[in-house]
Amino acid sequence: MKNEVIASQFELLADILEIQNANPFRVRAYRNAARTISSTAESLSDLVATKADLTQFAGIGKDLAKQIQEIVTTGQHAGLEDLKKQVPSGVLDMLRIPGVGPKKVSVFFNELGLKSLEELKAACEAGQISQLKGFGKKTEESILANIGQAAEHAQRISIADARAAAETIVEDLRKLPEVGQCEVAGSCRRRKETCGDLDVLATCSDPGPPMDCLAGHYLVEAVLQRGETKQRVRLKTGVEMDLRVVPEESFGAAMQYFTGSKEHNVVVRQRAKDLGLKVNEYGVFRGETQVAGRTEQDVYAAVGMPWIPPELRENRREFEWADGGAIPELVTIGDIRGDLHMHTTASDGAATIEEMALAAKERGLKYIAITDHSKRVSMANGLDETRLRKHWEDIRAVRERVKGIEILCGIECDILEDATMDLSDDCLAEADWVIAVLHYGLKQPREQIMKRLMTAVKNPHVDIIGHCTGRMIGRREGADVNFTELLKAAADHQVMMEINAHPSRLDLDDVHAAAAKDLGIPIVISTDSHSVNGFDVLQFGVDQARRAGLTAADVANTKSLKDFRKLIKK
Ligand code: DGT
Ligand code: CA
Ligand code: CA
Repeated sequence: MKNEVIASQFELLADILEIQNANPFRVRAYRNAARTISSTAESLSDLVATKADLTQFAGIGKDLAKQIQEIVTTGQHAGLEDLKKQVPSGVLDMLRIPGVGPKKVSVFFNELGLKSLEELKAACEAGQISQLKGFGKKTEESILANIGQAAEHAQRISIADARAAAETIVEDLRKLPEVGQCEVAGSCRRRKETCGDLDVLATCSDPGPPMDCLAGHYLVEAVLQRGETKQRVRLKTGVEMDLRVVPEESFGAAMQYFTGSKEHNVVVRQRAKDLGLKVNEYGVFRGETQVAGRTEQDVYAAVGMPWIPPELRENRREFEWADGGAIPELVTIGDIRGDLHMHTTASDGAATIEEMALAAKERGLKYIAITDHSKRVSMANGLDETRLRKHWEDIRAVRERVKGIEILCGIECDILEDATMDLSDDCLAEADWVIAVLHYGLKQPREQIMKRLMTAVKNPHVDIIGHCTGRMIGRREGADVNFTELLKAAADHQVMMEINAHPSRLDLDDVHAAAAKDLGIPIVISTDSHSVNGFDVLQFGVDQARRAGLTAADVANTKSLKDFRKLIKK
């Protein structure tokens, strides 16, 4: 069972309890536990299996440990199942409406008896919501504008699609003479793997021009809601975007607030409170006086913290790092000197060895490895030993011709379903660089998956495990990998781990890349390019590494080839 499954049960428990106006401490205990669990690299279900003490984790006491055990061993949480019977599922659907949380849902359900999205919609249309204490016309309008999204079960989009759309619109808004600053916020700025919706902030004394520009933008299909400072639109791709227009003196505070994550902001707000301050999207206030808000730096400084890179704002380790003056200097795309995973026309790539080498050189790379597929991937024209040896000869010939970039003779070798390698050891021994990967049989039971991965890790010629789980974000679950076992073995056997930069893979994910770093395993960020444009995805891999808190020193392909070679196992 994946940690996220356990975490989501606790989240749901917290939501239902909050809807029922339960003790806030109990609610918070479940939320804290959910957060701890989802940001833990070790598999809790493995820990339960080995009877490990779960109370070692922050926020997990004896009682929660027992509940985790119950979820892992029985597949469900009896208490949660009981609670679910007390709240109609239509009530829980309301939680998916942007801007609506358990507190509001509690009022809709307990005071108005609303049980579904349809009933809530009707109540809004009848003006019942704006008459509730603490609610206004604005909330009612916002619910009406956003309820459709909850009904459709909002589809998250990849970070690549999110950035492409958001950055295009931001660039166009910046061209308006009236607009001062304009930036992307939300999960897109945090570079999460996927985004639920897009959030853009602009400064302008009159919200009219930026809102009109957005309404007429060629990427926009419809305006869903337009208020005084906020506009919500649906793009033609289906994804929705919020534009908020704020004054210059609040821009930093709005960026801080709308970048999130919610969990990060909860801590920032609490710290402000402890200092007798109040933080909101308009600024940091002592009483009525604004003490910060123009820049994010000011906002963090006012609450006694250094600026925190957006990629780290998930309430994982960033506050501990901030307190210790030890926020890592995150790796940047400019640090990357080599790319060690790419394909050519020898298997399923679109460009020749020479074309790939020249394109890599043009992008400033100092070294590459050509790593075409092995024979098991027959769909991709994978290479057997004979063809591979000939291919390496071709690579050596290009190496002679093309100056200014070093080219390694590599291979992306499949780890077969029966836990043997697709190519002979003799052949692998001749390679400069061997990536071992799972492509087939991803649904095999965890035991067999681990047998396969351990075969690869223990193979003396394997240098790295590529796209470890084989997941395709939003399309295909990855293999059931026991990361505790795998990463320990990788550290012991001097095997590196890849962050595959392709936005549909991003595999390792942020949590496991952080765990690999903790074990001192060198991470390689690779593009897995299948054409000369394939190198474009490098940024997404770097972002994933940044979310994991990785510095240049943690990423092996920031090194010179000479130093990189020292990390390869003998
Ligand atoms: P997403 O859109 O699901 O990928 O994730 P985000 O993080 O972009 O979330 P979104 O779009 O709902 O809101 C953007 C940020 O605004 C969020 O990260 C934190 C802040 N925010 C939004 N709604 C609330 C709220 O109800 N409470 C607090 N504290 N912060 C909020
Ligand atoms: Ca968002
Ligand atoms: Ca939003």
